[in-house]
Amino acid sequence: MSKAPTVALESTVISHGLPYPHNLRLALRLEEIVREGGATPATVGIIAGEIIVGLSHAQIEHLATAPNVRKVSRRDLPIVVARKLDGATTVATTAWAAHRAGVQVFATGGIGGVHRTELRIADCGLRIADTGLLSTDVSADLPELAQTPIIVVCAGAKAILDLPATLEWLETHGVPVVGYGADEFPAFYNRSSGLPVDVRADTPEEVATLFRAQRALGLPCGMLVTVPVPEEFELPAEQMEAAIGQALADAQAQGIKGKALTPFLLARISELTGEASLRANLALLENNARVGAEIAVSLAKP
Ligand code: PSU
Ligand code: MN
Repeated sequence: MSKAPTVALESTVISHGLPYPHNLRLALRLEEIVREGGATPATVGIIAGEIIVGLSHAQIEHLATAPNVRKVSRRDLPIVVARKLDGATTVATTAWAAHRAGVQVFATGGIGGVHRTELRIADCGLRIADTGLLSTDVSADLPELAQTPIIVVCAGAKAILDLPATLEWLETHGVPVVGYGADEFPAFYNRSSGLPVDVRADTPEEVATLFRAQRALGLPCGMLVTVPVPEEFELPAEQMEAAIGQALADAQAQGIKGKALTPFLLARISELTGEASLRANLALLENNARVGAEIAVSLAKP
């Protein structure tokens, strides 16, 4: 039995990830790209406590412009629903809601992961590599991937995170990482991280076959499909590393923690790197929506 090809899209990137009006333009453009690819877009968000898989144009505009849109990860769901609040869904809650609605593919920019610990232990002169310590700040995106059977298409995770620790976490919890046309896990603004993926797939059909095998085996988890940022938009790793170091130091100096940390780091990095990082961010999101649509179309074939 085949289902109509649908691609879910998240809303935290709209409300908290990009400045207005880029956010609104991007959200509508991603929907258009999915349609051009022969699939139906379903942007996920929460309006007055109602979880919606397939927001209207007006609802997307609301989440792009309203001042009090809460960033909603899994633990926030009962709160926004009970209090009838507006909410932007993260990768975790978008995946959860999309799967509940029967959607098998979700395209986004970057997933959350294990944060870096280096700065927390800087006082004693140690680095994470020397201690084996892991941050206690692990995004709810990771356990969601471990328990929700959906394909998440992304450009990897930003280098603000501890990428080796993030991949270790995914391995421990049984989430396969697929490199789409790539052998390495991409680092969002960069095409490579030096870290290998579990398998390479060069076509949407190969991804569909992997996902079908995962389902047929009764495995409960999702699959991460990582697509490197298009080459012409890639940023030099040294420039990114400097901006990341600065952003992490600012976050520590200002005592930024919890759910505010990721949006703070992302905003600070885009301030420090300017137009180039914004352009890369938009380009990879569009590219991922295109790949997501191709995979959804392939999965829908009998
Ligand atoms: N990475 C990005 N842009 C984003 C996010 C991550 O490059 O907008 C958002 C996603 O919605 C992701 C969330 O699910 O941040 C992770 O936040 P946290 O680390 O607090 O779980
Ligand atoms: Mn966190």
